[in-house]
Amino acid sequence: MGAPIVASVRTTCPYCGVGCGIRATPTVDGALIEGDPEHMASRGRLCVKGSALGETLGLDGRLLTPAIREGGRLRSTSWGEALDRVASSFASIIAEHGPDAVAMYVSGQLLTEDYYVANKFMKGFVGSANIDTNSRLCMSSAVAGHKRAFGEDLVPGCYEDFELADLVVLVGANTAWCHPTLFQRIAKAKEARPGMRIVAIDPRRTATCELADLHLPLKAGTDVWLFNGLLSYLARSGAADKAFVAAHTAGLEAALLEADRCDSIEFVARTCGVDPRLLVEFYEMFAATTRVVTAFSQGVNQSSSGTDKVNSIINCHLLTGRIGRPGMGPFSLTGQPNAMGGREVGGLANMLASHLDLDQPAHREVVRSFWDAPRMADKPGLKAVDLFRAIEEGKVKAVWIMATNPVVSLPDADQVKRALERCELVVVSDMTAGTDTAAFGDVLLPALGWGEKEGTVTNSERCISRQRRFLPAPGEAKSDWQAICELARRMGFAGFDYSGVHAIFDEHARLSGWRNREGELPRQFRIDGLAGMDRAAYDALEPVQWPLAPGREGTRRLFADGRFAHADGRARFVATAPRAPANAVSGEFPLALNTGRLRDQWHTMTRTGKSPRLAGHAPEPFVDLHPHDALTSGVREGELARVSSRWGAIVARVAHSGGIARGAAFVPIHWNGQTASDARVGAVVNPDVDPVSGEPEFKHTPVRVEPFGVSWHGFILSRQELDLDRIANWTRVRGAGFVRYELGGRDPVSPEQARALLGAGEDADWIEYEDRAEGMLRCALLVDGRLQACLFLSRRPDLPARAWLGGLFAEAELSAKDRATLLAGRAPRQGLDPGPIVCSCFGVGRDTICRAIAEHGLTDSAGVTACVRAGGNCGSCLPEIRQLLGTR
Ligand SMILES: Nc1nc2c(c(=O)[nH]1)N[C@H]1C(S)=C(S)[C@@H](COP(=O)(O)OP(=O)(O)OC[C@H]3O[C@@H](n4cnc5c(=O)[nH]c(N)nc54)[C@H](O)[C@@H]3O)O[C@H]1N2
Ligand SMILES: Nc1nc2c(c(=O)[nH]1)N[C@H]1C(S)=C(S)[C@@H](COP(=O)(O)OP(=O)(O)OC[C@H]3O[C@@H](n4cnc5c(=O)[nH]c(N)nc54)[C@H](O)[C@@H]3O)O[C@H]1N2
Ligand code: SF4
Ligand SMILES: [Mo]
Repeated sequence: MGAPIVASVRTTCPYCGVGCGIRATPTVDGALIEGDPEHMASRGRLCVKGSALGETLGLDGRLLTPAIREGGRLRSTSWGEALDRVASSFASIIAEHGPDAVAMYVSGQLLTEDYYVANKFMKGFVGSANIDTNSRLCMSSAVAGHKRAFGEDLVPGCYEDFELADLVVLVGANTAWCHPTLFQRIAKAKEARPGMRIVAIDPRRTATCELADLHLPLKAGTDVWLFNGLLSYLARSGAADKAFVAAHTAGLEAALLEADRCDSIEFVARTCGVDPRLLVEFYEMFAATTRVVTAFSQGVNQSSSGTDKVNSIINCHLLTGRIGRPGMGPFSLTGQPNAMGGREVGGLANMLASHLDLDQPAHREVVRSFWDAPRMADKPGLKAVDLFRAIEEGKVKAVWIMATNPVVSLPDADQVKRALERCELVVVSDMTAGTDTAAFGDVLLPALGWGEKEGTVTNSERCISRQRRFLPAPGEAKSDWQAICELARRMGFAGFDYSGVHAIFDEHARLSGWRNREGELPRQFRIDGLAGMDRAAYDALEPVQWPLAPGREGTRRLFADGRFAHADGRARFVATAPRAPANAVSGEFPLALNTGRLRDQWHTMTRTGKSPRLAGHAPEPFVDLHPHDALTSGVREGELARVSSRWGAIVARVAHSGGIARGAAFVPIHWNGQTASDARVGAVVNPDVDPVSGEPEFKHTPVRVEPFGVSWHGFILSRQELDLDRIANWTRVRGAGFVRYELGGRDPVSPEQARALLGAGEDADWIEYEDRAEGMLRCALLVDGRLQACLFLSRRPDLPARAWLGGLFAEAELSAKDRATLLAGRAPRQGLDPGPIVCSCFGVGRDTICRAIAEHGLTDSAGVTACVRAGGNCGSCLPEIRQLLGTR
C-alpha cells in the first residue's frame, strides 16, 4: 500500500490556506517540524501553529477504534460491524424515504482524494446532493462571487503578487494572525520597498493594522457601500481602463448606475462610520496605483451580503483592468488547508466535481458519463444551515459528519444539538474521541490524522501539494476515503475499488480533462496534465499550480489574455445594491457581536489545544468591549460577563484590547463544551445567511452583555483532569505537565471540599491556608514530594500569576524552599512577572518585553529580539511587538 516511512518527509501544513511546506522527521515522542525551504508557498517559513505541530501528535484523546452507541453508551467494535450498521441504515432509509433522506456534512480539512470520493458516493451513487461542507461557512461567498464575475470559481493571482504590488488592501482579513507567513512575505516586501502601501479595512484594530499605512475602521457590514463608492470614484476620476472594459467585460452600466448612488464621499463616510479624509485618502491611493492586490477573507465572506461584498471588490479591479497581471488582482484568502481542493471536487451541495454545476443538465451528463453513475443527483442539495434544519424537521434521517465539529462551528449551534438529538443515525468520522459533535454520534469512525494519512491539498494560490505520511497508523484508524469506499462497496456500488490514494487522484485529474474542449464543456480548471501518475510519480509530486493541461507547466496567473470563463469570454460587472445585516441591534440587544480567530489556536482546538506552547497567548475565552460599552453594560475588565442573543448565551471574561469600536463586541471562536463550561460562541450567533451563497452571518449578531455574578475567582493547576461540573464557570487549558482551570464560583468552597475536588485522600500530603475574612483559600496536594495539584481562590480576581506555579510541575520533587512558599504563589526572590505570553516560541511575556523596551530604549522589533529573543523564531508575534513599541 503506502510508501515506507522514511527518516524525513516533505509535507504540507494541515492548518491554514497558505499551505506552507514542512519537513517532518519522526522522533520518539512526536516529530521534529521545520519549514521546507523548497516549497513555493512559504520558502521555509512557518508560523507558530505550524512550528508547534510536533506537540499535537500524541495519541491522548484520539479515537482509535470504531464505536457504536447502545442504550446511551459507546461500545468499541470492529470496522465491519460499524460499517454494516451504517450501510443497512442508509439502505433502509433510502428505500423508504428516498436518497434525499441521507446526507453528508464534510470539511475543507479533508484531503482532495477523501473529498472526491465522498462527492462521487453521494452525488453519483446514493443519488442525492445532500452533501455540504464547512466551506459553506467559509468560502462559499467567494465561490459565488467568482462564478458571477468570472463564470467559474477561479482565484486569478498568486502569492508573489502581494510582493509585487504597490498597494495591498486587506479587507476583513486579520492576515497577521490567520495567514501569518503570507503576512510576513508582505512585511518583508514592504521593508525592501518602503513605498509600498498597505490598507486594512476592518471594524477592529487588529494586529494586521500594525503594518498598515491606513486603517479604515468601517462599521460592520458596510463594505458594499465602501466599494460601490470606490467604483463610482474610479469612474469619475478617470481611472477606468476603457480598452479593457470594452474588450473583456460586460455589465458596467448597471453596476455603475448602482454605484453612483454612493458618489458622495460624505454619504459613504457617514454610512460606513469612517473619517471622510481617510476614505478619500484610500480612494485616491487606489485610483493612482496600478499594481493593487485586494485580498479579502471572512469579514467579507461571512455576511448576509457576502457575495455582493465580493463582487463589489471585483468590480473595482475589472473597471481598472487590474487583473491577470503581476502585482494586481482581487484575491480570496482561503481559510482551510484544502478549501480549494474541495471546490475542485465540487464539495458544495450546489456544485459538481471539476467546477461543473449541478443545476445544469449538460454538466451533470459530463460527470455521469465519466463516473458511469447509476443514480446522478439531479438538483442541488441542502446548504449547511438548511441541512441541519431539515435534520431537526426529520426530513433528513441520517447524516455522516466528517472532519468538522458543527455543534461548535455552525451558527445557532444549540439548534444543531437539537437536530442531532433527533436524527435517526448520526455517524461521526473524526480523529478526536471527545468532540462536542462526537457526543451525538451513534456510530464513531476513527480517522487517520495529519502525518498518518496521505493525499493532496490545494492552497489559496491554486498550488497542489502533497501531504505525506511519516507516522504509523494508530489503533484501527483509517483514511476517510477508505471508510467511504468500504461503505460504498457494502451498498453494492461499483467504482470504489481504488488501488491506492494515487488512483483517486488520477481519476480526479482525468475528469478535469473529460470533454473539456471548445465545443464541449470548456472550463479553466484542469489538471489532466497530472493524469496517469503511478504510485511513484504521485509520491514524488512537487508543488504545482493549476491549470495544468497535458504537456504544460503549471500556471501562476489566470486571465492574462483577458479571457474569462463565461461563454462569451467576458467578465461580468455585478450591480451590488448595499443592504444592512438582516438582524439589527436594538434596545434589548444593543451590541453587534463579531466573532473570529486568535493567533495561536485552530478552530475548535481539537489539535492546537494539545500544545502547552500555544496555550499561553490567550488562555481564556474573552469578550472584547469598548470601555464605554462595558460601563453601560455594568461589567468590568477582568470579570466574567454573560453575552446573550435571541439564540443563546455564553460566559467570558471582559477585556479591553483597545481595538474595538463602541457598539461592537468580539468573541473568539475556539472554545467548546470540552474546554469551557459556557463559551461555545456558535450558540449565540444568528443563523441568517447570504441569499446567494448560503454563508452565515458570523460577524454580526445583536447581543446584550451583563455581569455574570460570582462570589469568588480562582484557578486550579492539576496533573489530572478534574470534574468541575458543579462550579458555576470554568475554562480549561493545557500546560506543560498539568491542566489549568480558571474558575468563577458562587457556592463557597471549604478546605474539605477542596480536598475532595483535587482528589486528596485522608493521609495525603496536603498544605492549605485559609483566610475566611478575606474570602481566600489556597491549598496544594503533593504526591511523593511532587506537586500534584494546587488551588487558589479569592473574592477578587487578582490571583497570583500562574507561570511560576506551572513551572513547579516540571520538578521531580519540590525543594523545601519552594514548598514553604508554594501557597504564596511565587518564589521568594522571584524575578518580575512576565505577563501574558506574546512570543509563544520562547515563552516571552508582554511585561518582559515592555520592561526591555523601557530599560534599553528599544525602538524596533529587531532590538527586542536581540534583547529578549521574542520574535526571533517564527515571527508570528512581530505585529504585537510593534504594537508594544508603538504604545510605549
Ligand atoms: N490562527 C488561526 N488562523 C487561521 C484559522 C484559525 O482557526 N486560527 N482558521 C483558518 C480559516 S478556516 C479561515 S476561514 C481564516 C479566516 O481568516 P480571517 O478572515 O482573516 O479571520 P477572522 O478572524 O475570521 O476575521 C477577519 C476579520 O474580519 C473582520 N470583520 C468583521 N466584520 C467585518 C465587516 O463587516 N467588514 C470587514 N471589512 N471586516 C469585518 C473581523 O474584525 C476580523 O478581524 O483563517 C484561517 N487561519
Ligand atoms: N462564530 C463563528 N463560527 C465559525 C466561524 C467564525 O468566524 N465565527 N468560522 C467558520 C469557518 S470559516 C470554519 S472553516 C469553521 C471550522 O469549524 P470546524 O470544521 O467545525 O472546526 P475544526 O475544529 O477544524 O474541526 C475539524 C474536526 O475534524 C477533525 N479532523 C482533523 N483532521 C481530520 C481528518 O483527516 N479526518 C477526519 N475525519 N477528521 C479530522 C478534528 O479533530 C476536528 O474535530 O468554523 C466556522 N464557524
Ligand atoms: S501560515 Fe502557519 S498555519 Fe498557515 S500553513 Fe503556514 S505554518 Fe500552517
Ligand atoms: Mo474557514
